[in-house]
Amino acid sequence: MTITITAFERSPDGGKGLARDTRVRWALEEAGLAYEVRPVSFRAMKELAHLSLHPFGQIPTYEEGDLTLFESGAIVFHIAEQHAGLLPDDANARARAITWMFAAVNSVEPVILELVTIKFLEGDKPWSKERLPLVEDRIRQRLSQLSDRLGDADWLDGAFSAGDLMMVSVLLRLKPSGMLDTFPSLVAYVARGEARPAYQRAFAAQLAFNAATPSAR
Ligand code: GTB
Repeated sequence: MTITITAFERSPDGGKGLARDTRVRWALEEAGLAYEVRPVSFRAMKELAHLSLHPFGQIPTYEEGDLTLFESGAIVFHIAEQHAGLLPDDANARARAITWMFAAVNSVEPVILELVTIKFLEGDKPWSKERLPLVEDRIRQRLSQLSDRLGDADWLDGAFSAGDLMMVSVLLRLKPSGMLDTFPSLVAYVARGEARPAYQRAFAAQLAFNAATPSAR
């Protein structure tokens, strides 16, 4: 059955791989699944056709036969559940890997998004300069806790899993800020994720997709 995901027609990051279709592409590549990508403009995202796929008018979405999903974490989880390689067979290890997926989107991504919000949406507010150090402190606290837990390990819990895929994806969003750099073990962790052939293929695909002009597609 054909798998179709949606992505920004043109990502505002110009192909740096920071939009959330990249994590879905990465999971599909890890699972060895072919997929198609439907570009969506900012206007089309808020129109009824897309809202019927995604109630919040965002990307990514995932369609496979009569199944439609939204939320990148749920999409990656679905792929990981259906295909080998992203979740361990052992029930407890599997539950822990899923826990890391939730930790990525629930405990780490929100503090990182605050930085994006303050820099790009609230930068002109008189209080934003005062708020920034608080936001950065909360990020540093999470990074420090995560780095302590990772220790010298390659991945968060044994072999690479969907938990690492989600965590690395979330941490990548911080790369442009330089905030990761004071945590060498996390820098190395993210680099290990980026070095995976499946990530490389996903990154190259989103880059090529963003490089093509909408009219050329
Ligand atoms: N919780 C949802 C999920 O995980 O799937 C969040 C989905 C979401 O935020 N989608 C964003 C979107 O559609 C794109 S990924 N935004 C358009 C809108 O809300 O109208 C977030 C994103 C956007 C841009 C960059 N960038 O340019 O660097 C990076 C990430």
